[in-house]
Amino acid sequence: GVEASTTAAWMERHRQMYERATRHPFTVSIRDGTIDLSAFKRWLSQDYLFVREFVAFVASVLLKCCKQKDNLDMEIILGGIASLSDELSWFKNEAVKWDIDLASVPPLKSNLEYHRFLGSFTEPEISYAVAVTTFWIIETVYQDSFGFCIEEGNKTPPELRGTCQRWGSAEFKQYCQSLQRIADRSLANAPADAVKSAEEAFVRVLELEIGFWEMSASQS
Ligand code: HMH
Repeated sequence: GVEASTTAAWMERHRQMYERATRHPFTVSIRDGTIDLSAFKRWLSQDYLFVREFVAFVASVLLKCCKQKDNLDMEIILGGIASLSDELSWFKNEAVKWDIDLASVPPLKSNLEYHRFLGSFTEPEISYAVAVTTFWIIETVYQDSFGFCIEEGNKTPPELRGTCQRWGSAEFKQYCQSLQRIADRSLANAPADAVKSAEEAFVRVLELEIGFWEMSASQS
């Protein structure tokens, strides 16, 4: 379309918080090679638990999508669920490499807080526009954070490149851009109160992502 992107305007309006989420000292330390490997292992363990909850969240986005009159976005979201199936296998594989027993990892406080937020989207009152916008920003924070770790000039340790590639690849970036187009189109057709809720959810995701990096950087 020719209409201005609502999501791009929010990224500008909340630029400081967006930067805090996507250039966090934790991911910047991956890029500059100073990452503490025990912190990395904590992130990996906690993110596995996150992704399990995220599957249920994306399923709730898919369900809202299917209830739309015009559900052309269905394939993109379904593809997202399929990639999460791969991602869970990837985590299990990484855990073996890093000698982590995933079955014995308890979720930490910031992770539980994020789970609660994701769980709230199963409510039918939450509109598709709000849910799909939330989905887009959650994926985008990882795309931008890990993309930075493989950009020119990085000193990312070789054993962490695969992780950065997973979310930093050109393919994942295109997927995020598809989600952004879907979010913008849904927001353009949404009532003002839904647009307001979507912006609040956008900011909340940035806060939760910052909390997640903090939790990974130092046990809390
Ligand atoms: C905490 N945010 C967190 N984990 C993830 N795996 C993503 C976003 C992207 O999938």
